[in-house]
Amino acid sequence: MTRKVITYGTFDLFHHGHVRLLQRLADLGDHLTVAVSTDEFNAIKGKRSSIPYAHRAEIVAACRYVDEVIPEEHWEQKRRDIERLEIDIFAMGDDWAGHFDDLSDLCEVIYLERTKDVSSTEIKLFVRSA
Ligand code: C2G
Repeated sequence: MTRKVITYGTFDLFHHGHVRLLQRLADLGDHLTVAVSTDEFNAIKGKRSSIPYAHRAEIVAACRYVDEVIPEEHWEQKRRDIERLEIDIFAMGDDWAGHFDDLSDLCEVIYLERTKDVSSTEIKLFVRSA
């Protein structure tokens, strides 16, 4: 029985924090789907990524731990994705701890520790100051 995992995120300026999350997610099951936030959805989140959606999706899809990439366009799509893709585990970094517990009637909800001292924002600030 295939254990399917899903996660959601912007994945801007792909870094080792993202890699370590995806690696741990891949270890939780047999198949990992990553829903990458579109540029339009990032505007709704109040985020502007440095890298456009098409390239962020391409980079995440190239990661050895990822089996499938889909677009994340709305906050509400998670329930539909979990049912449509027959997901067993929904997981995010723990900066989102508690935010998605409402999904626990559909699947396991897991929050994994964020990797310290790295973020897309910190990378942007460092590059600007270089
Ligand atoms: N992450 C991590 N360690 C870091 C940075 C990020 O584990 N140092 C994790 C985050 O916790 C998240 C994932 O990597 O689970 C993607 O991070 P972001 O691209 O910042 O995602 P975010 O903008 O929070 O979007 O519907 C959910 C949202 O789309 C999440």
